[in-house]
Amino acid sequence: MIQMIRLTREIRFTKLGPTAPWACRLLLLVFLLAVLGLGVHVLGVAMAERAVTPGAPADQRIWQDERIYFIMIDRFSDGDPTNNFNVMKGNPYAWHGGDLQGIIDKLDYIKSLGFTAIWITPHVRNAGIDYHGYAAVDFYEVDPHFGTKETLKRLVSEAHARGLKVIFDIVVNHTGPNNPLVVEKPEWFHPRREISNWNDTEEVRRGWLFGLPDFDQSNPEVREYILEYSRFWIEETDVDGFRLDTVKHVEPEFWSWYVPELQKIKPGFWVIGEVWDSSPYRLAEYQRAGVTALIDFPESEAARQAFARDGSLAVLAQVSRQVEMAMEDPWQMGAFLDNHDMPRFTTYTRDDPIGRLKLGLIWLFTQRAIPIVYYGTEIGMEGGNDPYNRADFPWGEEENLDVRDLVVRLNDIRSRHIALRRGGMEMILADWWRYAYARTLGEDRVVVVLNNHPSQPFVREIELSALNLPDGTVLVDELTGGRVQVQNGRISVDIRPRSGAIYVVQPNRSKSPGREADGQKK
Ligand SMILES: [Ca+2]
Ligand SMILES: [Ca+2]
Repeated sequence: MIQMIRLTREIRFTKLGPTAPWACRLLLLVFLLAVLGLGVHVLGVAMAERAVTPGAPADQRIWQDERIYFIMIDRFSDGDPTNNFNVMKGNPYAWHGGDLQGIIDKLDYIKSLGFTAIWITPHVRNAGIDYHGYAAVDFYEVDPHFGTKETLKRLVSEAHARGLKVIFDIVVNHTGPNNPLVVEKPEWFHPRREISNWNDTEEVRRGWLFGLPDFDQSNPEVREYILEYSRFWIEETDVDGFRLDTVKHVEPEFWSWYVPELQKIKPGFWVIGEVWDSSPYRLAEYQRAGVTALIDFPESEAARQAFARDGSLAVLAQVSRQVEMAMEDPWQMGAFLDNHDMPRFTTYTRDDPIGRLKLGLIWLFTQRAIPIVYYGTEIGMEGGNDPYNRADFPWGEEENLDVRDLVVRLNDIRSRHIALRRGGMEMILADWWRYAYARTLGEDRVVVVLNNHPSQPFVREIELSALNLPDGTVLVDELTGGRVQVQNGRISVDIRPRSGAIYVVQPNRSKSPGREADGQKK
């Protein structure tokens, strides 16, 4: 329900008006890219330096080193049939039996894909057929369909035993209509008034979202209540972070108070917020307010348009630059190709879904933000709008295993290259079909070249003068092993239609191997 209405607010990626003549828009875009390009190198170097946490031990992962696997509990894996109350697998709107034990059973699978963290949809008790977890009736109880508090604690400890971090999904904006609090504490809620004007910030923050009772966080009792149940789950389970739902529906002042309070409970506690908006500047408002990281809707939506729908990669590059300019910390972002609130990537395409998905994944694992992969995307699962994008994971009947193999390789490549996780992102070229960028940190330097054209190879010399590589320097593509050599500050690339290369600058023979820059424990 929530998702269908959200989808009517389709993202517009540029601020150019739809009525502007096409030629003018193109000229303006070229001009913007040229102007922005001037500052790219200097900015990239500055940001690369800023990206390294001073004093962090080399073997300690920071959050931007993570690669997150996102799970809808009810639809991923059924590990305990004794809790399958009211399960109707044939009904996409009903409970399907997935649970916390099922996730525990599949932690080794997630680990084998190369992910370092999991994010699970809300675990708290819901009512009726709210299998998704976003309409709580009891914030202190694990939903009995999912298991018990003990199962949840075991999930976290089993994940930690495998080096995986765990992120819970927390909703502080609203509760389910059947929560007894709605009757017992009416003063805890904003007056019932549906959000109708989505451009009115006050209404978006204080109105009721699709009939869901809206907490009034300006009431100190409400704040304490929210903090206390947050504290309860952190202290009970030792969870590592929260994904914060519906962040833009709550006053920024609340987040400025709440996030530091969480970090007092567990030092280093991480949050990543959902601000579903195409404007990096609106996202930036919430990062300034204290929400550590944000889901990168602007770039992720631009990537979906480009890779699934033949949209412009120049626009994706432009949005990436806007995010870098707007955000206080543009590394504290999470990018994705699809999620539980929109059609799956493969269904969003018109043709060649798997070829497009593979190129999209190469982008996802080489760009600046933390990659987030929705369960099943690694096997090219299909599905339209909610709830069809939430089908059961087809254990034992997985298809597109070549996509899964690619995800394993990309996770490995990102884990081995600190430049991909923490480095600057410097645009080298971007047009409608092609996008090349350098990711650099210290001696670790990676040049990514993407060719989104469906039929034409990309054969061209690419200027790498910003990297200042001596002639003769060799770059090797991590995906194919193909080698190119720098001549006159350039490399000649030949990229097949709808594919990409991840070129790693090889160290000069006189120097030590280049991967010593890797800060990740293997
Ligand atoms: Ca079950
Ligand atoms: Ca609200």
